[in-house]
Amino acid sequence: MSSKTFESFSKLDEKGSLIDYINSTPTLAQKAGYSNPEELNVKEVGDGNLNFVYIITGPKGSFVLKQAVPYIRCLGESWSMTKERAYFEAAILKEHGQLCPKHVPEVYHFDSTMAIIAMRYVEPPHIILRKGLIAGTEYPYLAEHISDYISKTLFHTSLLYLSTTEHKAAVARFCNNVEMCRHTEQVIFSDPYMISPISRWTSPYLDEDVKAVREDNQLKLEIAELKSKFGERTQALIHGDLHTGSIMVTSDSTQVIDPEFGFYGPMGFDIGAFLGNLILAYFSQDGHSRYANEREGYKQWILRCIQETWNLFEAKFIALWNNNTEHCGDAYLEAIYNTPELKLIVQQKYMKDLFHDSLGFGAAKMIRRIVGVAHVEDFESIQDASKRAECERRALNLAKKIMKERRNFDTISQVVQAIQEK
Ligand code: ADP
Ligand code: SR1
Ligand code: MG
Repeated sequence: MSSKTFESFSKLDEKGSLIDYINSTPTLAQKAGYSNPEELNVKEVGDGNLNFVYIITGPKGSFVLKQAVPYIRCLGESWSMTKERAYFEAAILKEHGQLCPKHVPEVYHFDSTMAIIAMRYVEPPHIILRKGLIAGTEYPYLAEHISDYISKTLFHTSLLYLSTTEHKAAVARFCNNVEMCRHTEQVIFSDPYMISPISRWTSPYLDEDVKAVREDNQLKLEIAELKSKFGERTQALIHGDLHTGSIMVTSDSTQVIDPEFGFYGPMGFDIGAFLGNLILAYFSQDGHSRYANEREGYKQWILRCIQETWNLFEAKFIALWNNNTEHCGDAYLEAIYNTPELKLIVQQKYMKDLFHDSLGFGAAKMIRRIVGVAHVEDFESIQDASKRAECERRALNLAKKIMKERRNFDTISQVVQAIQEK
């Protein structure tokens, strides 16, 4: 077999160098377990926006090989983007995987020169959650699983659990994911609120709505506050792109992939990403109905999932906080917060602020998917443009309301009610 070496970066090609790469990487060659490269099956499945993803299958097993290229795939080679993102993705998969192994695929191999990660193949019948939501499939454990993932990963990487020394070291380790953060700032917190050559929307139907966003000073004040929190708050090691396209599901399994945008940021950014994308899925349902009210029951399930996710997350996060007395972080010292009453007040304030952050970030994520550069399949797959625009407008108006009035919401059921009223 060939034992070609890969000492500098080159983009793998499906037929040639990819096979050479596997041949020269014992961990991967053993995983596939072949004696002749002809026994390997390679399939490129990258339906994501940035990278190339291959499923490799051999006689003994399968794995996924993901390669970052020095640009954003969906925008073309002229749109440069550091391939160092692969390092952060691998590091976060490992870190989050330790904290929540049930919901994060195992990393088998990482190569920083080639920007390659090999990981568990999240096998069929797993599909991308967004596709399941478009198809109208219910996932009975989704809220349970995602609340598990976000509560464990966010709590254990925060100052509620870590000492200042541990937390600062971790912040430093991930703070170099600069280009990804800069990209997020641009596409979520800037472009939708200004004239940007890369933004698009369902035109001409939403032309006035887009103009209204750009002229809405109250909205601009709110997005500035969220942008500052995104850039300045090192609260926990967040996934950074936790939309429904970064989650693979079956009826009883949930796997979180693709944390290449991760860094120490505000917890609400992850929670909001998930909830905001479920709300987008909700508003897209009428566009997928073949007859009136066909998806009514399904819409109710999405709303229950939104409600359960937050409520379960809150309960699990508080339980972790209360039960981790052995490893108490430096945020709230026992010597100061020393009565049950005071602890309760502190926790209530923390969760209320986190709830409002999650709503703000969730709304920002909804707005960017309607008037920004990267749209979501939930809406894009609605062929009739006027019907699509109608769904998008309802989602946009709800997002604007939530972003502006988020501090007036006390409970997730009030949010659900606001969704239903749109
Ligand atoms: P990108 O970073 O380009 O967004 P993703 O990580 O989202 O790429 O992956 C693109 C697609 O590849 C996913 O939508 C999914 O279909 C597939 N995929 C990625 N990782 C895995 C995995 N570990 N197991 C199975 N399929 C995967
Ligand atoms: C061109 S923007 C691509 C987007 O896809 C990823 O999922 C991120 O959300 C990014 O902003
Ligand atoms: Mg992706």
